[in-house]
Amino acid sequence: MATYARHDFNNDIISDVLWRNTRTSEVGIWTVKGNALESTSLGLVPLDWNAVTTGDINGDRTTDIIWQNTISGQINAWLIRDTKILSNLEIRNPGKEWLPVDANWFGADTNQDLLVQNQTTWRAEIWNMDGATIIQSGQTSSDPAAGYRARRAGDYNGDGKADILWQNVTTGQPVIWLMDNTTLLNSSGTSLVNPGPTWKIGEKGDFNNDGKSDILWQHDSGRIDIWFMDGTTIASSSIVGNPGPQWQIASTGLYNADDYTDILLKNTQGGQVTIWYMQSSTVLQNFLLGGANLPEWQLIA
Ligand SMILES: [Ca+2]
Ligand SMILES: [Ca+2]
Ligand SMILES: [Ca+2]
Ligand SMILES: [Ca+2]
Repeated sequence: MATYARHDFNNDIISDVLWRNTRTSEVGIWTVKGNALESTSLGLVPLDWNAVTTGDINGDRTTDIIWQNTISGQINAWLIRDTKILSNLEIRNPGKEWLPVDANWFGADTNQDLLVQNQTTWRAEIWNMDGATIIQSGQTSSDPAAGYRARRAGDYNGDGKADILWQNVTTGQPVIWLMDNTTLLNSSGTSLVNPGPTWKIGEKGDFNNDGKSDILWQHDSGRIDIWFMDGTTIASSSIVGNPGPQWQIASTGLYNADDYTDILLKNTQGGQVTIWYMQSSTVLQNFLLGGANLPEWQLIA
């Protein structure tokens, strides 16, 4: 059984949904309880603060929220417990060109670490975290080529250490780096098929429950595909389905108690939200969340 679910704000190993009302600036959490949604407000947050990523930076198995001020660049953390803000702490101000991309276990301890990339120079750093304290920060041992944006920190070879998925912002070329903390062990180079810029990397997740992160893609037409990964190679790929271009992948997580990653989708026209309960590339159930259909609700994670 899984011992950690992404964006799990109450430590029940079921992923929750972090949302923001872009009209009122209220931020809150939906927990999925059977066929109902329970909503917990975390309060109002000025709109110059973005929730840029989530991860468990203090190792208590409850996901925390990383914020960045779009004007100053300041990065802060909300440590979360039982869907409430335990503490609101400053991390660092590296300048606003540095964006936190994702969180995962890069280092050897139980705290998830932050992958941060400079959007001007393309350089990337790993910040090894202990709560809101950076215990060590270092540049990756190689620099990505210009134009490669860090997209996700998954564990693509299943060694328990986070790796980096990059994508060329112009061509769409994906590249995987297998990592040992900040050290690049092995790069896919451009050996992965390039599906082209009309395919967007949707999210990460382990869809076939083999301990290796997979890549979820969505085409501009709405079609959703999964690449089942084995390190720097694609073990197999599958078409999941096409809900239409108005349905966009909002997140992924373990939204029920099996260990197969599921997909959260939002209808960008009507605002409806649905979960596709997955087993590998098969949609077992399409579960429309009642009461979650306001267009101004932005799903953050
Ligand atoms: Ca939960
Ligand atoms: Ca935590
Ligand atoms: Ca790895
Ligand atoms: Ca997998």
